[in-house]
Amino acid sequence: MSESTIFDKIISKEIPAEILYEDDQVLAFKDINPQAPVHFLVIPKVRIATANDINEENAKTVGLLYVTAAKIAKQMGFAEDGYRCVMNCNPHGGQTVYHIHLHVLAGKALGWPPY
Ligand code: IU
Repeated sequence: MSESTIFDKIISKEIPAEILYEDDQVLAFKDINPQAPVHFLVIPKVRIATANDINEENAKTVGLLYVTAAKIAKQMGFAEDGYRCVMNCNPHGGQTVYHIHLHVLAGKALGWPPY
């Protein structure tokens, strides 16, 4: 597994993204291949490779991903209708970028289960 991912280049603005929110700890940007009418990713600026790497030390940072998702949901006006937050882990979870990211999907009633 490489040490950095394309998300580092999005964080450093080396490659463009449609940024919805940014502070010193997290970045939210539109997914390049949306799977719902609203689909964006919330990532920590510090790289945590997979959900398996979440621990007591970085738990606060990871919590901020959800805080940010809720903040944007309210700002964009879909908080009441609802949305889905998903973090894929490793191949069986469908993870392709090894820098954790919270998918936030909204804009319609989403199907369940997701397979
Ligand atoms: P996954 O959970 O690791 O499979 O999600 C990776 C997501 O990153 C996926 O939805 C891609 O469309 C998205 N993405 C992106 O938004 N911009 C990029 O430059 C790349 C992937 I590479």
